[in-house]
Amino acid sequence: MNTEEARSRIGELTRLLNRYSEEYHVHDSPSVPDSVYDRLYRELEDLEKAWPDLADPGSPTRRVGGAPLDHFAKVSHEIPMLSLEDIFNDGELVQFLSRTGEADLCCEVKLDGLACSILYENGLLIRAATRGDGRTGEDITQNVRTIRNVPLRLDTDNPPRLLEVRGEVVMPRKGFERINEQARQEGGKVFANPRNAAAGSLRQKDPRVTASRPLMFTCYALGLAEGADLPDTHSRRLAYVASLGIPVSPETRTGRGAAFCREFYSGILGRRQELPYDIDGVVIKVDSIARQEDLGFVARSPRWAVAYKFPPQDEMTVLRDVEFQVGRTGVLTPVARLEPVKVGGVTVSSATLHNEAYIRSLGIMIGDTVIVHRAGDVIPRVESVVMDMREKAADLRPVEFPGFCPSCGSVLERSPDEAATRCSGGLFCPAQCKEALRHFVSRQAMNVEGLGERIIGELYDGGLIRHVSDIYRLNAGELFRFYRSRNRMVNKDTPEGSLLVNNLERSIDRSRKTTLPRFIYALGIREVGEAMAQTLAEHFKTLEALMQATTEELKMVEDVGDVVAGHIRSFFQEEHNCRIIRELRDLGVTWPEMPAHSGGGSLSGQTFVITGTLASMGRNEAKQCLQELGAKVAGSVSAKTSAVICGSDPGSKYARARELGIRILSEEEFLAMIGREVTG
Ligand code: JCF
Repeated sequence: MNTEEARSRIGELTRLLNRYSEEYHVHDSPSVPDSVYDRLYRELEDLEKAWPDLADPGSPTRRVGGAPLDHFAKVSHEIPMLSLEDIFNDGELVQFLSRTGEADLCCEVKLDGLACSILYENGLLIRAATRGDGRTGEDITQNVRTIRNVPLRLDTDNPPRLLEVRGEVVMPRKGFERINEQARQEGGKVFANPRNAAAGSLRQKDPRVTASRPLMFTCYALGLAEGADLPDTHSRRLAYVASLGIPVSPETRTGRGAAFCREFYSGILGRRQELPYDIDGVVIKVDSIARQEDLGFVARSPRWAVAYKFPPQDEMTVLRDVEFQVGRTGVLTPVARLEPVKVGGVTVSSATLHNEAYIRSLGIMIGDTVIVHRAGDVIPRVESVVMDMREKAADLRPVEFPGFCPSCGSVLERSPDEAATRCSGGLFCPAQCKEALRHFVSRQAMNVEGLGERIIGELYDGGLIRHVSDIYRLNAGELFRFYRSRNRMVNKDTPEGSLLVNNLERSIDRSRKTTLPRFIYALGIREVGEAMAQTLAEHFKTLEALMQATTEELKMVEDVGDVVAGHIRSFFQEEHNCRIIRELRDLGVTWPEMPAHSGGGSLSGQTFVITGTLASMGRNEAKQCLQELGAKVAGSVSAKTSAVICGSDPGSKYARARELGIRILSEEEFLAMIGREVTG
C-alpha cells in the first residue's frame, strides 16, 4: 500500500467506525456486528501505526490517549454555566408560569449526574470541562474523549467554527451495578449511587480508568457558538445538535400551560424506574430564545427555566439489626432492620443489604446511621453509612455472619464467583420449601389468590403441605380442622371462617387451569424467569418436549446458554421433581396447547419505531398491538426500520427517519394498519 492509498483507507475507516460507533452508542441500533467493528478497528490501528502522520484527530483510536494527570488545568467559561432554580410543588409551578407569561414551553427530564461543557472547533472536539463554580471549571478533555456516545468529530461537512455543547454526564443504573459488583469482588472502590460513580469516574487522573466506566453524555444547552446559523427556539436547537450526532434526551416535549407541565411531570414520575438512568425531576424552559433573553437572569439562575424536583428517594435512619433470610434457591440475603422512616410516602422498616461482600464494602455496624434508598416498587436498599454520625452513636456492634443456615442449620456454601452464600439443605430446609411454595402460587405463576406468605407458613408448619402438589390435595374439611385445632378465629360456623376456607378452596381450584409458560415459571427452575419460561414454552410447545430436551437442544433456544441449560437439565434429572410434576397433572393441573404458529402475524418481519405522543393510546399499548401482529418494536431508527409511527411532538427519531428516507406513518395510518377504528 502506498501513502495515498493509506491516507484514503485511514479516512474511510475513520468515517465508517465513527458512524458505527454513533449507531451503537447514540442510537442503540448498530448496523454491523461487533466482530466487524473490531476487525475494522484493528485494521485502522495497524495503518495508523505504520503511518502515524496520517492519523485523523477524530479517529476512534484516539479516544484514550494522554498520560495520567497530576492535576486538572482550569478552564474559564466565557458564558457562565448556570444552575437552575428548584421548585417543589404545584403552587411554585403556577408562580413560574405567571412569570413567563403565555409562552411555548419545552419540558425535559432532569438528569442526575454532572454538568459538563464540550467545545468543538471546526467540528473537532478540542476541550471539555466540568461546571465548577459556573465561571471556572476543570479541564477533563482526556476523560470526556473516552465517553463512547460523545462524537470526537461532528457529523457534518459544514461544521460551525466554534460550538460549545453543554449537558449532563451520567452513569446508567445497569452499568453502575456492574462496576460496583466488580469492585466488590476485586476490593475496589464501591460507589454509593450512580451520580457519585459518574463524578468519580469523570474526575479521574488516568483517562484509562474513565474509559473503563460506562458513562453517557446528554446535551441540554448550547454555550459559545460562532459561524453557526442557530434556530430560534431551544427545542429546534436541540434537534440541530442531534443532527450533528450529539446525543440529546428523547424525553423532551413542547407545549403550553400548567396542564401540559403537570402531565409531563407526572408522566415522567410514573416512568422514572423505566428510564435507564437516574433523574431527579423535570426541567421546564421557555422555548423561544428571544423570550429567554427578555426574561434574563437572577443571580446564578435563568428566570426562563426551573427544575421541578421529584420527591427524594433517599432518607436517613438507624440500623437496628441485621437478619439473614433464606430464599427459594437457598441464597442467604442479609436484611437490615431499620428504625422506621418514610421514603417517598411509604414507611420503610427493612431494606436489603444484598450479600456479605456488600456489608463488608459498606463497613456497616449495627447502630450506624445509614442512608436508605427506595426507588419505585423495588426493594429498598441500604445505600451508605453516614460515618460522620458515628461519634454520637453510643453502642455499635459488628454484623455477625452466620456459620450455618438460620432455618435448618445446614452447612453454608460460599461460591467465590457468585458473591452468594447458599444453604445446602435443599428440600430439607423449611425456608427454601416455603419460598418454593410461595413462588409456585404467586400471581405470575399459578396465581392462587389468597394463599399468601402467612398462610403458606402456617400450612407448612402445621404439616398440611410439604411439596407444591400438596396444595391441590387440600380440602375444606382438613383446612377447617387445622384452623380450629390451632385455635384460630376461623371456624366453620362463623361466616368469616367459612368464607376464608371456601375462597381458598375456590381459588386453588381455579388455578388448576393455567398456561404452559406459567407452569414452567412456577416450577422455580434456577435462572428461568417469566420471559425465559415464555421462550421455552414457545420453542418446545409441550412440557414433555422440554423435559426431554438435551443440553444441545436447549442451547438452540434464544438466550439459553450453558448455565441455564445446565439448570434446566439438572432440574428434570431429579426424579423427585418429575414425580411432583406427574402428581400435579394427576391432580388436575392442565393448560391449553401452545399455538402452533409463531411469526405468522400480518406484520411479522417488520420493525417499527414509535415517536411522539399518540392521542388514542399509550406507547405500551401501541407496542403491544404491533407485537400481537408479529411486528418488532425498536427504540431507535436505523436502516432496518420498516416505518416510524409519528404522534404529536415527535422527537429526533422523526428527523432521523426523514434523513434515512424511512416510511413515516401518522397516527391515523397506524390505526388503520392495525385495524382499529379511527375516532375523533
Ligand atoms: O438534566 C439536567 N440536569 C439539566 C440541567 C437540564 C437542563 O436543561 C439544564 C440544566 C442546567 C442548566 N439547563 C440549564 C440551563
